[in-house]
Formats: sequence, structure tokens, C-alpha cells
Amino acid sequence: MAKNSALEKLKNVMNDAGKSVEELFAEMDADGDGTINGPEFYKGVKKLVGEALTPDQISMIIAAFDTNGDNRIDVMELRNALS
Ligand SMILES: [Ca+2]
Ligand SMILES: [Ca+2]
Repeated sequence: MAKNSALEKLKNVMNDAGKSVEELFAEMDADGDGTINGPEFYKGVKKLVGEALTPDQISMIIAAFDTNGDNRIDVMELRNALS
């Protein structure tokens, strides 16, 4: 799976999940601190997509979503990424 297609696939899965961004975010933010870090994202994506992405793919997707560069995804960043 190429890097760009991993990102597109994830966006499609998230958009097709029939859940709000807030619901998706809450599912992935396992410790409820208001941000999704790398391990939370990895597990959340695995659950959503049904297969694990490689650490490289996860890093690439986080970098694409993470507009403020703190290596975490907040709800605004997730919403922007999916809109
Ligand atoms: Ca968290
Ligand atoms: Ca961020």
C-alpha cells in the first residue's frame, strides 16, 4: 500500500464510518487527554481500517494531519483533515 493511498483509504474509512469527527476522536483518544498521540493513533487506525498500517505510514499520516507540529492530533486537526 503506497503512502498516499494509505492516507486516502483512512480518510475514506473515517468518512464512511457514519460517525461524527468527535465520536471518531473520542474512540481514538484512549486516555481522554484531548489529543491523539502516536500509539493511540496506531491502535485506533488498526481498529477502524481492520489492518495495521506500518509505523512509517502512521508517521506520515500523523505528519499530514498535525498542522501545529506537536506530533499529536487534536480534534480540530482531525476535523480539518477529514473535511
Ligand atoms: Ca490521548
Ligand atoms: Ca497537533
